[in-house]
Amino acid sequence: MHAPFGARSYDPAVTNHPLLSSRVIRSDEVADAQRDGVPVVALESTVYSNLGLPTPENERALGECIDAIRESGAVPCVTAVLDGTLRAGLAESEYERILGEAKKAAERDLAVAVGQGWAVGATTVSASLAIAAAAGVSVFATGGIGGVHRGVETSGDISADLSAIGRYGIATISAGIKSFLDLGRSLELLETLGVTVVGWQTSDLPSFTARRSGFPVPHRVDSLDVLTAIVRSRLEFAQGMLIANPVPEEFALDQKVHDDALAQALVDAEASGVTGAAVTPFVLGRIVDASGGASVEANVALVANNARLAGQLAAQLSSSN
Ligand code: PSU
Ligand code: MN
Repeated sequence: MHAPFGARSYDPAVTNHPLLSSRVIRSDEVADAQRDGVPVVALESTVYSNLGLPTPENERALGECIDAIRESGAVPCVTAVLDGTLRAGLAESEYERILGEAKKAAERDLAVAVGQGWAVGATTVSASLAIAAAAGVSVFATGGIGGVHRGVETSGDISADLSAIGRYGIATISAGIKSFLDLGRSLELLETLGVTVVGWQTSDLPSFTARRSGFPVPHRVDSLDVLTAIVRSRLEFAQGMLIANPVPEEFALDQKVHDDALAQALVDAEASGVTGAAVTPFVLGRIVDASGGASVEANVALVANNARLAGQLAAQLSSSN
């Protein structure tokens, strides 16, 4: 097997998921890239489906992410469930399948998606990490990760993203944690789970469509060389980490627009009685509506910005091997 991280290489497919790894189907492009030592970046699929972004901005977001990864010399590896198969990397003709309505697939749902033969399962961060680990991909980009929900005391709602980031030896790049969550508790849980968290060129934890949250990140990193060294250390021990990358300044959502839209979205979520896996898509959708669509532009920009940094990191990891 190709050993991208030097003599201490490990095989996450074997370490983490002996069964899953034999089931994950890599695209020809991803398999060729791994054979030839070309860097690969995994992308989730929930954010590009209508669970994450409306049409047609979802297609633009996916296109921008793929372009950003290719520009850095890496190969994109979109994860998804298609016709009951776990996929790491899609063919060009398959992208449209994840761009519409899809069933949300978190890590725990993958076995069911396979068993029931789901036509299109949009993989969340946790499911995407499981598939990426099985496929031997070590760098992953998303929009904003899930976390501990506000009101967790009564709902108990904590995204499976957090524990998956802790369990898989993959570097996750996100625009921090989604702003409608409890950021303080999410950071505490990441600490408990032993997840290394760094802010990319920021000392303040980004909160999705905003560059700041008021919560300090445990560590700030400003250079790609240092980031690469930290990631390599984590990967050598098959441990995950979170790289929090703020939305580009020019696309950050106006604070007042955000705060008003969020307040409205949270009221609507409470009133609708929505629970479980439906909460995040519901709140995201209400923020889109309540901000008059302004949050969509920020969301597209931040996910593409994360894909760009992921591409640069993956390229640097394989070049300074
Ligand atoms: N980032 C975005 N939009 C999204 C998501 C992330 O910009 O829709 C998705 C990811 O797939 C993440 C999921 O894993 O939201 C979190 O869902 P939950 O809170 O139910 O775990
Ligand atoms: Mn949840």
